[in-house]
Amino acid sequence: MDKRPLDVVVMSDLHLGTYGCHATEIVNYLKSIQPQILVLNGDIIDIWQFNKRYFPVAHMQVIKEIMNMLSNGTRVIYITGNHDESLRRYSDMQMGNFQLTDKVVMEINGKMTWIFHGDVFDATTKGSAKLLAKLGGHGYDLLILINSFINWCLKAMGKEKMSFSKKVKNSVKKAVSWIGDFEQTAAELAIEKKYDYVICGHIHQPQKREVVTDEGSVVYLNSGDWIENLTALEYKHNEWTIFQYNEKDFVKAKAPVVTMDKKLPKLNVVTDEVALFIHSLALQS
Ligand SMILES: [Mn+2]
Repeated sequence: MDKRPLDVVVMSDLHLGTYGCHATEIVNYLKSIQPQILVLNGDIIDIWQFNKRYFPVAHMQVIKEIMNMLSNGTRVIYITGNHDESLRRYSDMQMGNFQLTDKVVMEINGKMTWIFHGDVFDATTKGSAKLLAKLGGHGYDLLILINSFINWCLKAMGKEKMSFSKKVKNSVKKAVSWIGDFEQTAAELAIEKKYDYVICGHIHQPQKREVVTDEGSVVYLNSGDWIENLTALEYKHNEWTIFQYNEKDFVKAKAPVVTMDKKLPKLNVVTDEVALFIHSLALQS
């Protein structure tokens, strides 16, 4: 597959290290594009819910693909989100064409574009509220896990997939108004600051729409997520579009992703000094 040359790509909410993450699809997508600038707009590695035992090879391959892009000259801007907020203490670090930051303002072909994750708008990331949000997050993870099991069964029976969390979310009117509030808040703030575009992530709701108020207008964009929507924002020919991952377009690309979890030797912890003891090596000699 030929790589599609693009000016800017914005992705967010990959949530690497969680069960809901579609790492294989992310790898396929990254392999298919060649952007000059890649903006990772928060919640890339899910440090909140980080489970040392769960980081499959496919998730590592996402990082490898991003590294490949870096070594091929793509400028990568990693903007921190709430699930990777522990990286915020290193914000504004720059290393070659890699940059870590909390927000960024880019002038793209004369248009001022403001990019940040968006968790700054919710109060749930502080103190005990944060703990609740975390627990909620685990519940969400479990929901996704049960959902993928049921989908596996449905697929085996030749039936169509269903999305639990989409149903849960869509049925809750509160969530809908919360999304609306989020978009409105971001847009109003961007208008106040006289930006032409504002780009967020965080709410897992891909979007591109113009917001007009008495003060002016702005184009609000959201890159969505790679848990459910599998979307990214792409900028080319002076225009932003929402990319939607479609499995059919990537059938051929599936092969390169190797899963080797099962081939790993069984490891035993013996003492603090000897951390690894590999049975298979001892048997072979
Ligand atoms: Mn977030």
